[in-house]
Amino acid sequence: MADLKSTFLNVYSVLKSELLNDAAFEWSHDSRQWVDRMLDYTVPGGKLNRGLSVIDSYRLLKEGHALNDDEIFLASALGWCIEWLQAYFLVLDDIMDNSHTRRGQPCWFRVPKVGMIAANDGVLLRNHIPRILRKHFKGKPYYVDLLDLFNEVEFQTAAGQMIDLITTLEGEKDLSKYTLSLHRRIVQYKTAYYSFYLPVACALLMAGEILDNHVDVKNILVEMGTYFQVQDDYLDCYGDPETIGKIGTDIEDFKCSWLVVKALELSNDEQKKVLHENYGKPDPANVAKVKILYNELNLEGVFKEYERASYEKLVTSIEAHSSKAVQAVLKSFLAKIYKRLK
Ligand code: DMA
Ligand code: MG
Ligand code: MG
Ligand code: MG
Repeated sequence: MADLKSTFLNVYSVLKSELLNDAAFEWSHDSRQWVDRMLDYTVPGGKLNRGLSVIDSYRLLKEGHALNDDEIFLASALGWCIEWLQAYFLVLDDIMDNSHTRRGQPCWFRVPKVGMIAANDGVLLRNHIPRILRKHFKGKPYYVDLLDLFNEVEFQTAAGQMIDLITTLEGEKDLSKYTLSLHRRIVQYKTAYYSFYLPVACALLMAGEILDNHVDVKNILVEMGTYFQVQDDYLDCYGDPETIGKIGTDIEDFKCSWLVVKALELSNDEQKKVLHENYGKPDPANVAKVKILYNELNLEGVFKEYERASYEKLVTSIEAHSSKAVQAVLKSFLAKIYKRLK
């Protein structure tokens, strides 16, 4: 396993060096150095779950056949395309969410001399994906499907980010809009498709499958992605910043987080008043009041129960799937996130 990760990281170096020598641009020393540093800062420092899952899933779909070096390289390259997509969304997400740290270091836009150049860096990261795909997949029978997949998932993610952001608009802040169904819609689009469906869909395409034949797999992965983002919302408040590598901002940002939705469901009139008066304000005193209320309502316990029930439901739907290989792919993914602390 440690070996797979180092192989995967080697592929990162290869892809980076190709991008830094992309013949479509006349590179100078400064421009190359900027992109080199930007990539190292924003792309490889996460958990790499999404990227590694492509290789994992492809291996499981191949049921026992040992992968050759070429297959490992290609699955890794697709995994990196997802990590690049994630880096692009996170660089911009941190600007929009006014976040402070990411992966245990200042957000890229907070690095001295970066600032709003980070917005264009996000655009560059996004443009690296079709450059990588073109270089390594252009001759493959599934090339067009791959481009189509990345385009569609990117669109869904951006649309999810849009609905995440417009609920927090100044002047339109309205906690009464925050329901479980709005929350589900936001997280399904902003997180589930790119984090869960995309890695498995990449592996399916590489294995020669037609994605339209796997709608049931997609539905289970979207469900898993929803559970994953509920964990992210929970960790935003209850996670250890040292462990999760970021400092939560959901309460300050008036986010439609799973926690505030549950709090609204469980609050009496007096408690609702506390939420209305304190949610979405930058002052730490307001944030502290919200957190005290969350504790009064035992949201940690409510989350633990949600986690248990979601896991059970997911295992049941996975075990109902007709293919053992697909079951293995889904179970391996679920095992990586169940009860995660980061
Ligand atoms: C992030 O949602 C979604 C995308 C597409 C980056 P978020 O703002 O809750 O993520 P984080 O907690 O990592 O900032
Ligand atoms: Mg964020
Ligand atoms: Mg966000
Ligand atoms: Mg979050």
